Amino acid sequence: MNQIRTLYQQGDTIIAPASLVGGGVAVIRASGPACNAIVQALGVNPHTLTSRMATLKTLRDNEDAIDHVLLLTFPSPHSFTGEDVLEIHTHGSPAVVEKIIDLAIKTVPQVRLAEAGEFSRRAVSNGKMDLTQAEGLADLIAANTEAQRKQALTQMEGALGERFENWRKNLIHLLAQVEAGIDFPDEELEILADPALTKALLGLIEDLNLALAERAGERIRTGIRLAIVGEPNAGKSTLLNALAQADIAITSPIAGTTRDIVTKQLNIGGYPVEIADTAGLRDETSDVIEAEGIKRARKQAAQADIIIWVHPLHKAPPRLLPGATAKTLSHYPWLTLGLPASYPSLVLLSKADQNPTSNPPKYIEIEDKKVPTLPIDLTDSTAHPRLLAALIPLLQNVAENSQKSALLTRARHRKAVEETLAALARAHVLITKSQSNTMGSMSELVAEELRQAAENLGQVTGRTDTESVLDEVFSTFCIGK
Ligand SMILES: Nc1nc2c(ncn2[C@@H]2O[C@H](COP(=O)(O)OP(=O)(O)OP(=O)(O)O)[C@@H](O)[C@H]2O)c(=O)[nH]1
Ligand SMILES: [Mg+2]
Repeated sequence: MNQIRTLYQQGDTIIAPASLVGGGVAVIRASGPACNAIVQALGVNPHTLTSRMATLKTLRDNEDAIDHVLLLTFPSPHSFTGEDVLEIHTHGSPAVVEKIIDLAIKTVPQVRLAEAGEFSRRAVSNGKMDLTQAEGLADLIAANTEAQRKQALTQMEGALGERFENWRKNLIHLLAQVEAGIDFPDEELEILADPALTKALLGLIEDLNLALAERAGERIRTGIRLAIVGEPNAGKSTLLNALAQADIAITSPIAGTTRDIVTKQLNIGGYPVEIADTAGLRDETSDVIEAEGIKRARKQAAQADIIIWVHPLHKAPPRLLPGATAKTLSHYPWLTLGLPASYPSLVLLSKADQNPTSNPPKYIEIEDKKVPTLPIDLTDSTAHPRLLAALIPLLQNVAENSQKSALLTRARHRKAVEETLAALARAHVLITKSQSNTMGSMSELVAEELRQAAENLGQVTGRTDTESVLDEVFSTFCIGK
């Protein structure tokens, strides 16, 4: 708290609109030592306010009334930033907001306009939240869908930070053991040879690898990538338009209509989805632009979380219809599309209206995978709800663990885990070498790698105080007894 006081004494006071222009009410927020001075400058005696209670006041520029507002004060350290915070709830007019902010800056020394993210930055500096929580807050403010809101809230509440902090504590525990070997050279080899040490190290490596394998967190944050692929003229762009319920992509009976990737962000059942309509896939084209489109389509499919394959029902080989065996089904022309490493999650059998008598297969077997089908007339108004019903389980599948655990949500988190894993792998090699006892003392080198790993993890939350954690660990540690 003393530390917060010191910071608070020294800093500038920042002020900025906290709400977007255009609502009935606008909120201005200030943070720093001059909050009371701002209240005074606006013609109100700060002593007439009660902390954390809204008080109705008339703000004035000398004798001129500016607006009737609610004033709220949050004295340090019990505020969002840890500093004194002032909130002014005005009527939502840009003129009022501008007037108040101008007057505060003009009248009170050391008051200035806040920079982007500066309130959250101060909250992190003053230990009110860690970096992952600040990111969670930013994501919550930007959340467009229910899945994004839930994930951001979990992160803002500290679940991801806690996950990183646990990994870091485990790591520092290992570091403490290895450092003990440096302090007690007689026992060094014994310590490094302890199977419990290697087991703990490998356990941590496994945990981190599992976390890297979960892609749902980043997908929920930025959008699940869904690619629509198929032969030319299959109905891909019609599908995009049906999903978006808008005329986004050009459709025509001419094969090869779409060349560029056409994308659209949609909220489907609470999940953020980036849908990409692509050029029809065929090998024989002399058109260089179409060929480039096909190349891009294949790349898009390779990066997608979900692939929807659109194939006209009437183009299904007759032997696929009733009585088809798994063997004949496996020859369905997916394999001719040139997407060797990708599989569709759903086959939309389009133009079902043009083949009303057929009895389409429930699934199509591609190599050893059974892919469900949906026969559909994409031009019919009932297509939209049927498409949503088919897509939502696929999205749920991608987002599966996002509600269960605190997932990595940004490339920054992923990079830190990758770098941690690299350092841990080096530490493991060193430990193994020391066990064969050919190189003499290894503890210093192992300790250095573990320290590096702990630092990488600490950067994610902003906590890199290895020494204080080591002190804590050593205080309960018995070595050399
Ligand atoms: N009757 C019927 N017509 C459809 C259906 N789906 C698409 N069409 C028509 O088929 C034609 C081709 O549709 P598009 O959506 O342009 O096909 P595409 O797969 O995007 O074609 P390319 O961009 O050339 O690869 C258009 O005239 C659509 O109106 C459907 O389910 N039923
Ligand atoms: Mg198209």
